[in-house]
Amino acid sequence: SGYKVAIVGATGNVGREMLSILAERRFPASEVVALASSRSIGREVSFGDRTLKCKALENYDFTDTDICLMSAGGSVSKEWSPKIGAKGCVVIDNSSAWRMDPDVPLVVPEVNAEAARGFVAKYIIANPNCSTAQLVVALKPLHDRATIKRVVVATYQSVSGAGKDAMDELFSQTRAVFTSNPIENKTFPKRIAFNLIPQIDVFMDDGQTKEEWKMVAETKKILDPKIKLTATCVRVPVFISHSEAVNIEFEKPITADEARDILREAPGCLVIDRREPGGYITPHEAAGEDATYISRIREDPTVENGLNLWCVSDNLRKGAALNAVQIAEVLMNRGWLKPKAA
Ligand code: 11C
Repeated sequence: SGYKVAIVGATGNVGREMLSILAERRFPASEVVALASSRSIGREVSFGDRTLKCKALENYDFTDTDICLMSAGGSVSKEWSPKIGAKGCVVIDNSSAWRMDPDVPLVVPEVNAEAARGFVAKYIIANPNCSTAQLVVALKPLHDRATIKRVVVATYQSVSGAGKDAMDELFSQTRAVFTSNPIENKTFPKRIAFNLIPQIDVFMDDGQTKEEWKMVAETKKILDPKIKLTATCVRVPVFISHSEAVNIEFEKPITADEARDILREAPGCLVIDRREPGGYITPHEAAGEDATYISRIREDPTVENGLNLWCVSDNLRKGAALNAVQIAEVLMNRGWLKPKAA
């Protein structure tokens, strides 16, 4: 026996990645069910070397399902997660719908696995935003050593974070530039090919975008509410992997060499940091990988106890699908969730 797992949003960028990660990591599933909205019924998705046909979420009975990995957007999650949770099926939700709910743990296993135990309140666990997930994986071990006071981060986020249509838009606009065809903007407010856009998600009243606000609020909830953080989030013409330029101010002294040694040992982190041309990670190389890569670690002499670093990870994997599957593994490995059929 094993866990019966349902994937909601199985045809999306993240849903398909969830299926491949479950297969890659040999998650002990007795059965995996692909669910999607009614317009995707019958569409096929791959699961390892098998093919699954999508069933309709609306008609699915979750009574004997143990884990639901949900990546179908905020409004679907708002409506469905409580109903699914009420059937005793744990929802691990990738949307922003539940992240700030005090009864819903927001979990990055390398940082706050213990918090996942709180799923019992609503049978919902939230997965953070992709740009937050990789950042807290890199910050946690440094915070444990030298206590972070303030973080200033600029992101360089790939188009896959905005979905499959956004990836198609980068591709078709790029082609249009070469063929001198008109450039059409559909998903993004401005052209993305050979350009970049300093807006991700909607504007808030204070002038921040919602993506920037999420990085602040989620870092506080996952890592430490005392950390001050300010972000500028930028969309760049890259297909997969988000990159971040991070400036950190600590309470206690920490050198670049110490930080490098700490990060080399830290769970989920992979340091690539040679001070020579190409001695660092780029988003293209991080795509399809699990690690949070860290490069360009150096002291910032303009503040007391300051460091700079460059952090890159596959936004569909650590930023979404991988983190969700790791949360399911925490529930299993710590014995917090037993299969119903056991
Ligand atoms: C992006 N970070 O790159 C967004 C996508 O809150 O889960 C994920 C939005 C979220 O566009």
